[in-house]
Amino acid sequence: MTGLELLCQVCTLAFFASAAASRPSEEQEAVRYLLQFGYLQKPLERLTDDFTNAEVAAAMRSFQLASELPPTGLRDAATLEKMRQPRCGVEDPFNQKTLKYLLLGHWRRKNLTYRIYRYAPDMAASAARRAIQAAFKYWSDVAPLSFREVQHGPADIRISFHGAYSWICSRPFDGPGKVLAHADIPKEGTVHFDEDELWTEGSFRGVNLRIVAAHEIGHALGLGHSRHPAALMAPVYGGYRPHFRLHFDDINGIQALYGKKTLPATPAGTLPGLQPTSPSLPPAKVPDPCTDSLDALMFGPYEQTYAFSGGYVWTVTDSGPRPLKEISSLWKGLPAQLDAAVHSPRTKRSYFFKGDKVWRYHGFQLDAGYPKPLTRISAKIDAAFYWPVNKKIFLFKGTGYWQWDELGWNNLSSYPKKISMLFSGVPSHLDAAVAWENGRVYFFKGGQYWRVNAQLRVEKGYPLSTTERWMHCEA
Ligand SMILES: [Ca+2]
Ligand SMILES: [Ca+2]
Ligand SMILES: [Zn+2]
Ligand SMILES: [Zn+2]
Repeated sequence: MTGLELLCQVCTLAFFASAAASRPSEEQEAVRYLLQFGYLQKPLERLTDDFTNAEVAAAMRSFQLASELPPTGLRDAATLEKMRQPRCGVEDPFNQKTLKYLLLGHWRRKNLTYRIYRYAPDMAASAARRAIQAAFKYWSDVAPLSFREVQHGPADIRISFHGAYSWICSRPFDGPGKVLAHADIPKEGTVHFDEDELWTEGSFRGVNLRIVAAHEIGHALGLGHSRHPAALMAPVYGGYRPHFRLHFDDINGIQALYGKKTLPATPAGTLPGLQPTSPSLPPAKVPDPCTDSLDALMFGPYEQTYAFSGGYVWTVTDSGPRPLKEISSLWKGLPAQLDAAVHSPRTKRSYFFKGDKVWRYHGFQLDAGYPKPLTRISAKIDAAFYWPVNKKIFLFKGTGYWQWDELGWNNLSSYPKKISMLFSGVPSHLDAAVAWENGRVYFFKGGQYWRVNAQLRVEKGYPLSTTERWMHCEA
């Protein structure tokens, strides 16, 4: 157990002792949560366990910010609901400076052993072993680490299931729900799961052992909690995902600790249809990436960035633009002079907007029933991007924007909202916009571009020249 956790444990107990013995009020519940997970800290010199309203409100605000709720500092229903979600028992001292992965320590050796001491009552030992093995593999797939299970003797990482009362661990679990598991940072090696949860694999029922184990192993390897809600290292359990993968923030974190795994080189230029095939020039005007304006930009299929202008598309790489292709030679049936384009890695669909219609493609195949008329947003939009941070699609027109969830129910009646209400320093009447996997957003207008940080503010030094930086043209 680390000193930090020990300290927190002591103040949590002190708070429990002072709280009423009966069922806690919502106020007590909220304060207890903020205290338990490191948002509220009692100064050591203070003797009583009372916090001022200002202290509680400030802690509430940092919890709300970390949970992507409006930072009101008020104990509202949405905040309480978030606090009741199943989560990890480790505190949330997020990396305040960079909002990136947080590093808490590391092992000097890269070949580690693990041992499972005690299994869950409701899950077969063989299934639990396979889930834990798969959990280790997420990390050894991306970092030069290896994990070997041992059945006897000492092990670097010691895995066990325990409940509310146990001689194994000084930190009791809390029955079904709420805290699911906890772990210690290197070189403690403790990884514990709450035996009162229904641990499962391959099911939406219960709690997925593989995903939670991968999270706790992340702690045991030295990672703290991530502020990316989609990261494995986010504190709240995101539910069972059949095709679960590590988030880029998880990968960057583990690679910052242990370096990159050297992978066999992938063949270059495997993108279908983008190789120059026919020498005959098509009749339409071929745009010049150094002078012509952009209709749309898309971070699209095959992790390529596509730039659209007139009837043409090209991919933008670190070494500049690749050869231009006719749009319709890649996406059959798609018109020229697009308004906007956006690709969603969530559904693997690409959306193209022109006039009052939207086209939807899966890879380079038009989905049945498309194009469809745009009904709930304006025609002739300016730009669109998919934001991996909240998995929503943002659409822009003039001074306004819409936020749209592909898979959820959308109440678009409160849209369009003013761009300036969400993004500060971003111009209106955009040409194009694109967001990277890392959540950074780029806005384009008239030969210039603006980069926006995780707080949705334009960063210092922008705008910069699009043609110089993106198309590698001479100044
Ligand atoms: Ca629990
Ligand atoms: Ca546009
Ligand atoms: Zn955790
Ligand atoms: Zn424990």
